[in-house]
Amino acid sequence: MRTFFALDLPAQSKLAIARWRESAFRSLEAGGLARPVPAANFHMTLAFIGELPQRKLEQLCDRVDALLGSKPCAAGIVELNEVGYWPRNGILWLGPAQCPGELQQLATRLRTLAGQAGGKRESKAFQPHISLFRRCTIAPPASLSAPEFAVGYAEITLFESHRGDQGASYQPIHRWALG
Ligand code: 2AM
Repeated sequence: MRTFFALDLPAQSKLAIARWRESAFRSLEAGGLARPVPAANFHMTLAFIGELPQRKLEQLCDRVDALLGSKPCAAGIVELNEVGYWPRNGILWLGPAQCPGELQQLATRLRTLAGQAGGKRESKAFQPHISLFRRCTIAPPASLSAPEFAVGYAEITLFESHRGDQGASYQPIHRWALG
């Protein structure tokens, strides 16, 4: 089972971001120069786990329970106000210019637990982001309007990722409330 920890986004934030994306990157969408991620799939990955057997995944969930019991993480707000582009994988993303320290710390701890459980060991620095477009093979134009979204987060979601003919879909399989 291919899984990851993420912040899910409230439905109204997904819609607002999708509306802004449509107007800010009209030429990309209209020109078919990149593949827009369905708004329903918007999320911010905290730690990618990858393929883990069910038993290991359950152990990992127990460790997340213990982590949040001993080192609680408060709910908060993240300001999404920066656009970035990774030419290597063709991802155009929206993220915070300044990541809240608590979120950064939470991602680091979840990545450590995921690695210890046998999941992916991440060496790259955590760059909080929401993928807006995939397969963007040209350097994207500057966005026509600056993004400014304040998105509240109050839980961590463990998602299972499925790849189908229509692209990826993400199924929430567990949630942890933040304090
Ligand atoms: P992305 O948004 O940058 O594509 C589910 O696949 C989530 O996990 C996506 O958000 C994706 O990030 C991330 N992801 C997929 N494969 C990954 C990998 N090999 N390493 C790190 N993150 C990955």
